[in-house]
This record gives sequence, C-alpha cells and structure tokens, in this order.
Amino acid sequence: MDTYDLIMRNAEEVVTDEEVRELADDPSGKRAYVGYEPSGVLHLGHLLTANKLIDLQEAGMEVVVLLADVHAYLNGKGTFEEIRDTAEQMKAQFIAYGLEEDRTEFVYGSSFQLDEDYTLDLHELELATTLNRAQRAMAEIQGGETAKVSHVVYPLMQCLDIEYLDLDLAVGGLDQRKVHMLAREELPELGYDVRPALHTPIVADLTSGEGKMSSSEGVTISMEDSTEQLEEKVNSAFCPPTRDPEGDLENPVLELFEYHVFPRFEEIVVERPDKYGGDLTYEDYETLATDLESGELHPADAKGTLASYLDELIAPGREKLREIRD
Ligand code: NAL
Repeated sequence: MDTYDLIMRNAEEVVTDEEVRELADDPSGKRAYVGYEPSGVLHLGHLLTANKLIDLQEAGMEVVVLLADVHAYLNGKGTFEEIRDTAEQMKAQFIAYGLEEDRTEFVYGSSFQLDEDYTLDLHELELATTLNRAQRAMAEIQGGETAKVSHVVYPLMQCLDIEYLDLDLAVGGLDQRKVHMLAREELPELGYDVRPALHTPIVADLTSGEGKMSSSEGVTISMEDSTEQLEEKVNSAFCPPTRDPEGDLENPVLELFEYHVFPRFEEIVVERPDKYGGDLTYEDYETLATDLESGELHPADAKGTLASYLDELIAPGREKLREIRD
C-alpha cells in the first residue's frame, strides 16, 4: 500500500487532504499524536485510534501518545493520583496491543501543561475564544453537561497541546473534530502554525447499530473481557443481512471487521465444516461484506470469526492487565 493510502486507511475525514498529501510525500520524522484521558482498561474506541497510530508508524512517522491526566482531571475523572495510576496501566496495554515501544513517545499532560509559558498562552486563548464556541467544541466529547468552567478550559488546552508537543498531525475520533477546527482557527492568532487533523470513524453501538459504541452506555468490548464474554457480546451484536436502505443503521459486526480486524491481519479465515461449504478466506473487507450481503457468509459464521480475531488482538493486553493487578 502506498504511504498516502496507508495514512488514509479507514479515516473518516482529513482536514485538509492537501496537507495530508504533503505529509505523505515526506513522512519520516514527522510527528503524529493522539491524546487519551487515562483509563484503567482500554476499549475498542481506544484501539481504533491505536490502529491508526500503528499505520502511521508503518508509514515512517513518529508517534506521540498524550496521557491526558490534566484533561481527565478537568473532566471529573478522579484525583490526580488515581488518574496517574490508570495512565500507567493504559500505557502497558497500548504496548501489549502493538504500538512499538521504542518508537512511541508517551507524554503526561502534566509534564508541560502546568508550565508558565503554557499557562500564559492558555489565558490568551481564553481571552480570544467565546464561551459558546468552547462549549460547542466540548459537547461531543463530554456528552451532555458542559456546565463547569473546567469543561471550557479543556478544549482550549487540547488546542494548545498541538503546538506544545510540536506535532505535524493531530489524530482523533470524529468526536474531536470541533476541537481540531477550533485549533486550526485559533493557533494562528497566537502566531502558531495550523496542523492537519485526521479523524477516525465512530463505531455504532453493538446491539442496535445506532449512535456510538461507548463505555459509559451500552456494550463495548474491552481488554478486560474474557474469551467467553467477548463471544457472548459479539454473538448478540446487531448484524442485519443487508445494508439498511435508509442508511441510518450500521452493521457493527461489519464495522469491527473493517476497522479492527482487516487492518491487523493479512487474511481472515472463516472456518466452516465441509458440509456447509468449507473454509472461506478473505484478504479484504469488501469481499467479506459482499459475501455477508449475498448470503454466502452466514451472520453466525461471521460473528464466530470476528470474536476469535478480536480475542487474538486483545489477548496480550488482557494478560498484561492480569499481571498488573496480581
Ligand atoms: C485528547 C484528549 C485530551 C487531551 C488532548 C490533548 C491533545 C490532543 C488530544 C487530546 C482526550 C480526548 C477524548 N479529548 O475525548 O478522549
């Protein structure tokens, strides 16, 4: 795959395409990053952006993972001490998942966000941004209440981080797009450069195919799931045989194949007894999706296969978590 295609694989949106093409022309030494509010257990939402970081490493870029402890604090996730603890666990799971340890820089937000220069720049941004704009940037991240002052400081700090971490590309889920748009607008006001952003899709809720899969509501798959729990969740997932003609409902089983399985495996084997036609081998997502729609691939076989590949992906992280907790 050429570098541009690798960078763009499974990206829902890039801003702007032209800037990303420029990066793809000369990726070596360029820095891409994702920020995560530390959380003790990684779930598929984290792994979707991690897959993109793995793509970017393969493309020759340097990867920065921001362990956003101050952001988590501003978002009410606990005391600094609790957040730090979960950040260490998060880091261990990312490495177990496949981020290359010696080519990934893990940075704590608190290691630079409390410095004087940073604070003064933050105040300048506060002065330049309306409350309304900052609240709108935060709404999709916080998912409801943005009533605290901390919730409007949060997106401004996220904008500044892009400058302070000296990044060439900001990566995030589609729910981060308003923050990245704010950054593109505001950073030049402070005399800083505009950086391109790449957004990954938001996977639909597993059981309904609607809205987004989230750890706070509904079902998500995490590093903590046993093989049996994983099978149970995947087996009860919504998996309509044909694509929704109205286009409102997604097929989460197909989405997981597309965003989580195909990027990490050369080929996917669906094991079937000979009397049901024998094994099927897929090298690309489209062929599998077409077979599911035509009936050639039964949803039950698709789900069983999905569960076993996901299990393989999370097994090292699950093992790591056990080690940490024992
Ligand atoms: C992402 C988050 C927090 C701080 C960041 C700083 C710079 C770049 C990305 C960042 C977490 C993200 C979330 N807002 O919703 O998980």
